Amino acid sequence: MARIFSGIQPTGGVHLGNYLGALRYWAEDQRAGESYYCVVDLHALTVPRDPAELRDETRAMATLLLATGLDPEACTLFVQSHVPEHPQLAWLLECTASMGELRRMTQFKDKAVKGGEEAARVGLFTYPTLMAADILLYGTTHVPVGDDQRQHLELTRDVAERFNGRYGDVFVVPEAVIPPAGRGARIMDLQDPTAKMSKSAESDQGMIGLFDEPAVIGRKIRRAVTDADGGAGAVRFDPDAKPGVSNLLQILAGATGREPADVASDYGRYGDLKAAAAEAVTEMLRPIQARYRELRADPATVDKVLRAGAERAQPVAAATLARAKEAVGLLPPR
Ligand code: ATP
Ligand code: LTN
Repeated sequence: MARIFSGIQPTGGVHLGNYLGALRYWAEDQRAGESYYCVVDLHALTVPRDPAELRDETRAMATLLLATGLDPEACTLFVQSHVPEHPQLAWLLECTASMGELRRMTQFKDKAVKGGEEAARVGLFTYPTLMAADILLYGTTHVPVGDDQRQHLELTRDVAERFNGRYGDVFVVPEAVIPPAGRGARIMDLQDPTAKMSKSAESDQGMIGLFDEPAVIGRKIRRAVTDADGGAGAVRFDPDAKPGVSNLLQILAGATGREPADVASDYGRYGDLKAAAAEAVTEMLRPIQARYRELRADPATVDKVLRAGAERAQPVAAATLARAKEAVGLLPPR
């Protein structure tokens, strides 16, 4: 049976890229096997965070995941720091991965340049080994993520194979499940369609937040950069030649469950495409926003779900950690 695991950081400003590239598939596939979804609060500490805000956003992220349709009866939803086996296994994996392979991670390179590598937290560097621990603890076979996490998944596989080779078969080697190109794998910034939509972008005008009001969604999409050919060009799905228009097609297709190339044939003008995309995104987000507001008013229910999730996850993680510790030669307490 498939074991599914994925994680998301508790950062406000969840956006349409996160939803169409990852979260939507979590809810859709939660019954495709035994599934685990984790709010990775320890990963959030790799960059400066206000403590009260982190606490609040961790619960808010869990609330949002429930609002997108995760069903606590069907999946295990929990907070990373509630299961202490995660950082414990991460240490064993830090002693398996090499400096060279971590240094090659583009996420580290991208994020470390911002404040200068000298000042970057060590945790930002070792981030992928904690992510590998998240995944490997659960005997995960499938990891649904956006295209930007492909490299971290490759590292997870390499580290798992190396560990198994050295110490015997302890870990299942997982596979990334990335949406096909054009189906949400990489939603681009509306203002700069050559960069991925990201919460760390300089301006939020290129990003549609999951909590944006209809008027804001309409405005951001209306102002989206189309292509150099102004308003006169054809509506056609061609990410290389027409990145802006193709991104809008991908968004509209994602929101309506169709193929971008197929959607393109319905529109002759950029303005009509934009209006349709804004409408479709608004309708897709409406029920999620309503359910989020309801659940946000009832934090006790969310906390209960998280407690039950950690209670289900922990024994699974503990069994894997015990096997890993024994394999490397740590003396069990007697
Ligand atoms: P940051 O802006 O700090 O890079 P992020 O927006 O990438 O963060 P994460 O919490 O790192 O958000 O990602 C959560 C999930 O959303 C991951 O599975 C990631 O692959 C996916 N994802 C993020 N951005 C996009 C995007 N633009 N298109 C498709 N999927 C995305
Ligand atoms: N690195 C991921 C978040 C993440 C994750 C995981 C994803 C942490 N642990 C385990 C899948 C599986 C990100 O930045 N999106």
